[in-house]
Amino acid sequence: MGSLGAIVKHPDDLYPLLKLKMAARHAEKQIPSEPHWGFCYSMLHKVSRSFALVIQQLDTDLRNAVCIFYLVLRALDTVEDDTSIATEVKVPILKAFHRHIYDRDWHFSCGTKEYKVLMGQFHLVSTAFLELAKNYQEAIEDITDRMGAGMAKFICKEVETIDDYDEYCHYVAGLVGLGLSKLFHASGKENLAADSLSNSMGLFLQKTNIIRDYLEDINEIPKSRMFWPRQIWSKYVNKLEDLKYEENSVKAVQCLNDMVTNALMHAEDCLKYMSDLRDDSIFRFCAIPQIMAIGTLAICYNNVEVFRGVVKMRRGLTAKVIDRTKTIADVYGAFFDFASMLESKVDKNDPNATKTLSRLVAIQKTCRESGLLNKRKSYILRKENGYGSTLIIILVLLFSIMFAYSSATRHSN
Ligand code: D61
Ligand code: MG
Repeated sequence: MGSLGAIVKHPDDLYPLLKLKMAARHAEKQIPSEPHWGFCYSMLHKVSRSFALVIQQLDTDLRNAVCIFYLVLRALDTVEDDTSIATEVKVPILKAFHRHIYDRDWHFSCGTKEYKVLMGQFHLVSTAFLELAKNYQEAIEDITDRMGAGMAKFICKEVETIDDYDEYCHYVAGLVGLGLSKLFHASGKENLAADSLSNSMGLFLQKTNIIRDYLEDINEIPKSRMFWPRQIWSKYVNKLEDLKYEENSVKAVQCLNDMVTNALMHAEDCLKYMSDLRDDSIFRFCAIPQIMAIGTLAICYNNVEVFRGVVKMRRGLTAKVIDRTKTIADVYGAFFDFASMLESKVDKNDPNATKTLSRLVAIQKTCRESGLLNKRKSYILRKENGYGSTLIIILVLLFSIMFAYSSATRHSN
C-alpha cells in the first residue's frame, strides 16, 4: 500500500508521522562538526534509522558511548554476516576485533553499501572510541571480546537445540543488553541491572528479528544463513527451507507460532528490566525497541506472509509507538494490547495453542497487576480498524461551519 493509501486508512498516523519526520530532520542537523564524530553520527543514521532516533535523545556523554558501542558491534557483525569471507580468515578477525578498536591503523574491507563505508573508514570509529572515558572503553572492549568469541564459535556450528539458539542470541544480542546496562550504570544514572534481565532484553529483540527475517536469511547469497533451531523446525518439516514452499503452509505457520511462543518467554523479564529504570531518556531508549518487538511478533503470528515476503509494522504505527512511549504505564499498555491481539489470533487447533495462551495470560496478568493499565491513554489498538479522530474532527468542523452559515443566513432573512 502506498503511503497516501496508508494515511487514508489510518488518518491518526499522520500527526505522529509528521512529528517523526521533523525529529529526524532535527537530528540530522545536530551532527557534530569534528570529522570523526561527524562520521560516526552520520553512519549511525545511515545504518539504523530507528536506533539513531532513540539514541539521539540520550544525554551527550552517554549518547557518544552508545553510538560508538553500536558502530563497533555493527562492524563486528558486518564481518560475521559477510558470507563471502573464508572461515579461516573470518574466525581470527572476530576473535581479535576487541584489540583492533584501539588501533587507528587497523583496516579490513568487507560488507556492502553503507556497511562497506563503515568498514573502510573504521579508523574514524577508533579515533572516537579512544576519546571516550576509560570505564566506557572497558565495557565496550569486554563485550566486543565476548561477542567476537561467541560469533567465531557459531561460524562452524549450526543452531541445533533450543539451548544453542539461546546461546547464539546471548552472544549477538544478550551481550548488548549486558553492555548497555554497564554503560547506563557508568553514566551514574542507573543502578546496575541483573545480567539475566539485561540478557532477556537482547534475546527478545534478536529472536523477533530472526523470526521476521526467515525468508531474507534463507535466500541469502552465496549461502543461506539459518538461525531457527532444528529442535523446533524438525517437528514440522525435514529441511528448514521446506517452510517456504506453498504446499507446506500449514506446517510452516505452526512452526512460526512455535517460534513466537518461544520468544514470548522473555517478555516478563523485559517488563521487569524496564520497570527498574529511573532516567526518562534511558527508559525511552530501552522501551521503544521492545514495544516494536512485541508488535512485530503480533503481526507475524499465524501469518503465512512471513514465508512469502517482508512482514513489518506500518511506518505510521512505528511513529505512533515513538510518539506515545513516555512512561512505564505506556509500556504495560502496549504489551497488554499486543498480548490481546495475539490472543485473538490463536487458533484452537494449533499444536501449541495452550502454551501460547498461557504465556499471553501471564503477560496480561503482569500488566494488570502493575495497577497502571487504566491510567494510560488507550493505546495502539484504538481505532486501528475504523476512521480515526482526525477524520471525525474534520467532519465536526465541516458541519459546524455549515450550521453556522445556515443559521446566519436564516437570521438575516
Ligand atoms: C535496550 C535497548 C536496546 C537494546 C537492548 C536493551 C538490548 C540488546 C540490544 C539492544 C541489541 C539487539 C540486537 C537486535 C538486532 N539484531 C541485530 O542487529 C543482529 O546483529 C547482532 C550483532 C550486532 C549488534 C549490534 C547492536 C544492535 C543494537 C544496539 C547496539 C548494537 C548497541 C547499542 C544499542 C543497540 C542482526 O543484524 C542484522 C539484521 O538484523 O538484519 C544479525 O546479524 O543477526
Ligand atoms: Mg550477524
